[in-house]
Amino acid sequence: MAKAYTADDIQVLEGLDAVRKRPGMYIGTTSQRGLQHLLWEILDNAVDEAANGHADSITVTLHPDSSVTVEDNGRGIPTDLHPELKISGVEVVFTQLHAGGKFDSGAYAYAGGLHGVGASVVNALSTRLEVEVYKDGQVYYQSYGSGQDEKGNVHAGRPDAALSIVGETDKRGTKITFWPDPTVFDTVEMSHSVVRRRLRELAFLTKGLNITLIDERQEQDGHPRREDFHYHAGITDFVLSLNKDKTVLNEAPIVMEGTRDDVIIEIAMQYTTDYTESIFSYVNNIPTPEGGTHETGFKTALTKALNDYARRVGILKDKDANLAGEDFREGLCAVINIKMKDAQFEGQTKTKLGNTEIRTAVDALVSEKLNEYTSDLNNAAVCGRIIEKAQSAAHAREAARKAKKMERTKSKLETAPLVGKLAACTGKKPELNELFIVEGDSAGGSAKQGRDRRFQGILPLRGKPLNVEKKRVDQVLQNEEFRSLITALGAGFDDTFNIKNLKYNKIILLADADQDGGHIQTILITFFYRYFRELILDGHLYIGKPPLYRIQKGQKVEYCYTDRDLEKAKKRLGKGAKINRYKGLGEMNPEQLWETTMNPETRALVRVRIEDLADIEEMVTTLMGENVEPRRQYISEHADFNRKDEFEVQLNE
Ligand code: 0RA
Repeated sequence: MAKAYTADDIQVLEGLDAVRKRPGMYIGTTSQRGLQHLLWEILDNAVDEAANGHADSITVTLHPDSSVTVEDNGRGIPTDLHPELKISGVEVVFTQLHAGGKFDSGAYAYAGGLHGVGASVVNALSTRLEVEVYKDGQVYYQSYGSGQDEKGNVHAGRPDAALSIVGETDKRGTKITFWPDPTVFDTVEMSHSVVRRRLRELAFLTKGLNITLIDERQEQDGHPRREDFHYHAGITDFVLSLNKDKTVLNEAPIVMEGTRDDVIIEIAMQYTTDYTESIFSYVNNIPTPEGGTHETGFKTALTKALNDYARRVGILKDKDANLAGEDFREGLCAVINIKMKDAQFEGQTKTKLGNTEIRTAVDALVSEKLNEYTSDLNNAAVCGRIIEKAQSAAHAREAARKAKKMERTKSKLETAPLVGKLAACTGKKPELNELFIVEGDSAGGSAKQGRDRRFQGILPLRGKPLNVEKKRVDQVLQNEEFRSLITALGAGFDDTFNIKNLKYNKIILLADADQDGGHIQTILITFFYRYFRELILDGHLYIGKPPLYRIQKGQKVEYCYTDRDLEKAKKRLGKGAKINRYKGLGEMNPEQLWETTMNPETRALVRVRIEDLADIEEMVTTLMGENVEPRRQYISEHADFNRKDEFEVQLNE
């Protein structure tokens, strides 16, 4: 990657005004997600610089005035003049669309595929942007703001002056600060938890990189809140962290690294005693929750290598059939990290890798490395445990099949009428329909009375649902609550699942805003995550937010959903306002429940996203797993996680 890069390399396409006319086309959305996207964009360049060995430190600072600074210690954006445009490389990068260098595959060998829209888009969507480049002992500086043309039209992102030298330094690198435009975005407040999650993920994916997050909006012991992310073992540390509260079969994750056909492949895996499979894959640092050719290549090679091993050592005899792929993935936790050129993303959410050549590349590497691993006698004990686990998975599967339990349960699921529980809606258009899954019979009763029956169905759940994390699929299917839920969804289960048959566009979890309610929500999210992941990926799962307070003064009544809401309402209504704190859904009568929580005009809904599967995984294992102490600790640390939208969810509506 020693190719020389000058301002010459940067292709010039169009101006920034187009971006402001149609921000959605460049960053997808102007919601908080779009806002975060600006930061991802700036971050990508710095991480690329680190991944290519030119930087080892990145600091992200969230300022109280909603601006964000990203500083790295890389080579610095090119400062020399572009021969045709006669402006500096820096100015080209921030003013010319598509001039990140990313579209010129010579410059950045492995640039991200999803956010690769360039720093100029960030500039276009900011009221102000400042850049400093530290290079060859000098500090270079340029700023951008709004300029007017001769007709008085305002154009954002125009340089205030040319790039100039403003001082001396012995630092190296680039520092960029931008102020997102509040007239473009619904909010200009970056979410601490979303930024933190992404920085941690990037640190895992880039071995050795130091990333620091400073949030000046929050104070901790008299200082701005600060956190460092540094993983010297990269994705191996990632796997260890995912499994930290689980019982493992191999203490040291199996690591497979190498380059095949210009594709850089890095995989770490570890088996646990769980029944579920957790594969987290990334392409050019972008999560691929829908999988794709890299995952397929990995799975194929894993199945073959482990079957070969089982035969080699005589665990499988000639007469025995091979073990199935899914048997070898029971309890498997793996992180797959691919760096490649020209990644093609497909699927519902464009998070599935499509390049066919990657399957063979990954298959080849994994086959070779696993054969090496299994041939090493030092690994015999681990290999034995893995095969034993797969055999037990196969037996369980076989037993279930023999008893025809699954088949029967499944057909029952599809045909059995629901007795009493579900109050279906009368409307027959799934795209308009909503299913509320409500904690408790009494709240369920209020919801049934308060709803708009034309498009809202109610399914009350009794008590705590079964914790699916500790059960195999046949036990889940024997559980009455889950059976009614699966039947209500109407889209089948497991291999008969077809999202096209889903009877409701929105599935809304409604639980009390207390610890118990949070636990119930987590169990239900886990259930969807394990068995209906597509439904979450496709954006159908929501959490309903009952208000926490009712505040009244005279005739004026307001409902508050957060403590901040309440503070604002108190100010608005002034002294003498009466405040009621809701403890549960059951305290509301049907009209109140409709008004505050169910009416699409006034309610607050949060969509459950799994952009970060690993994060859900962590929450799910911590809350649902076998070990009590980490769960107790997690709950006490995040006691109000179900209100703050911090972990599993991101505010959407
Ligand atoms: C291309 C070439 C050079 C540096 C960079 C890109 C670069 C871009 C960004 C954006 C944020 N941080 C960055 N760090 C580096 C090398 C130019 C040279 O060697 O003169």
